[in-house]
Amino acid sequence: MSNRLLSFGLGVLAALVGVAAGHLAAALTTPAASPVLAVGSEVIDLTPTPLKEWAVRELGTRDKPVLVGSVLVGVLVLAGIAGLLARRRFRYGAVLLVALVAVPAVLASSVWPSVVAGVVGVLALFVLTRSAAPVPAPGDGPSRRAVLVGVGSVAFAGVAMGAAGRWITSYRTRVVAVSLPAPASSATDFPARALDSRVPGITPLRTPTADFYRVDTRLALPVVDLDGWTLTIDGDVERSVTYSFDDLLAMPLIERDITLTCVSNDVGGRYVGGARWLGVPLGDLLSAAGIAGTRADQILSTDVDGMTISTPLSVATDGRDAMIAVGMNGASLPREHGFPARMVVPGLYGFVSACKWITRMTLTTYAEQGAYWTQRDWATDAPIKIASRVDTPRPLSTVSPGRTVIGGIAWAQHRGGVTAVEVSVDGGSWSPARLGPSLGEDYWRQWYLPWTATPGRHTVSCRATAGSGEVQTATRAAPFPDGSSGLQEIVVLVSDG
Ligand SMILES: Nc1nc2c(c(=O)[nH]1)N[C@H]1C(S)=C(S)[C@@H](COP(=O)(O)O)O[C@H]1N2
Ligand SMILES: [Mo]
Repeated sequence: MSNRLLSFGLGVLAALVGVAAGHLAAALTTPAASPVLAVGSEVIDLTPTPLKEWAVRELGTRDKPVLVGSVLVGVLVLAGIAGLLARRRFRYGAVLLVALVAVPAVLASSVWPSVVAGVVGVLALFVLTRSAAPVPAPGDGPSRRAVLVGVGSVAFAGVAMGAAGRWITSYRTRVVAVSLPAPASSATDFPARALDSRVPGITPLRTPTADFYRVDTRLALPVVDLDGWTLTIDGDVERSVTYSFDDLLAMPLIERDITLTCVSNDVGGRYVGGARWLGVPLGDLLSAAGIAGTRADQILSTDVDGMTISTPLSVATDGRDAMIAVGMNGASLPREHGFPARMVVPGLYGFVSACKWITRMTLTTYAEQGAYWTQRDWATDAPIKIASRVDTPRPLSTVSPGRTVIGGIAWAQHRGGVTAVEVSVDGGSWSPARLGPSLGEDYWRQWYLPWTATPGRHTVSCRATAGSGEVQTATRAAPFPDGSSGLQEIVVLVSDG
């Protein structure tokens, strides 16, 4: 190995050890303050909307690992350069390493993990550079043994710290079982016979919690201590009120089946899910604070890390089942979906309603205060558009000729729900599909249509009609700024036999 390459490698190793130490320090204090995550989160916040949309679309849930990976690669290349510098003059390399961790130190909510990363990184670089320094006596090059011992012990320390950090984080973020009271107002009975059992490949009527889509700007999930958590309502209200988790559970709870949808969902996309939510009606909380004379036109929700989501006040108080949810599908909220509490508003895309890890609702005006996405030019009022999706057959799949079934899901939350779905094969006339059970206007509906498939290539599309009378539009729109529209058209290949 050339000396240059060796020095580069030593710089990379020193940085990795520093990052591991920072991760461990963060695990013990604030997990989200881990240096790499802090830089990654800032990149997410600074990423222009079109690029972010592209990442969500093309990378899906892999967008986060890809981002963290890129940040890490960038840091390691610079660290390698620090290693090269340190070979000439240790000071220069050390300064570059410190500059590298100064960035997350400024960005993270807590500087300590970055300070630890910097100190340990420079220390490791020192030990490694020393071990690789030429020995005066026998030859010119570094002693092989010294390098091996140096690299080995530093790498071991790094792995140990990284593993400890991981273990501590997963221990601190383990699921806590919270028992929830029964609702004062129950959801309608869940049908025993949904279409799930009869139409293979169709979306289940209720999304299992583990399969529920997740969209947020977080790289590390917040660790919320239930005893310390509160929900405050303030701003332009008669009196500020603060609730503990137990306070919320002591209030009359409602249980509702509501379909959540992300504004970033493309036509035919998967950022939509149906679940049974348990929570306190938003109206009860707002009237406890007193909003009769308020000038506010928005609820500005803030999560435990200061991320904000705005919701039109008029929509939240028009009688729909808007709530601060504490339960999902019969259990407390999982951390991914907002533990201990989140907002759920039927009929609004998640980015203007579904604040997870909520801790504050401030009554204010759009003129006075902007929220995370509205500051990035997304719409302020964004009702979910009517949509339908083909689940089976899968796009571009090959099916056998003869009797088969086209099936899928459709939603028209707070527009009267789905009252009809029609299917068109090869651009022909629209045939009405059969609908699965209705669970209310805020919930999606399964549908299917028997189809006799003939050999060759076919296109299949679907469209939904809402109880309000509106028909899903064929006009195409991209997700930005207020949700995608258009009809999905899939291609199916039918074999010769
Ligand atoms: N605190 C917080 N809440 C958030 C978000 C977020 O980034 N941070 N994302 C919102 C968006 S865009 C959507 S679509 C929903 C998704 O909720 P889910 O991840 O539980 O499906 O959460 C909303 N609530
Ligand atoms: Mo979203």
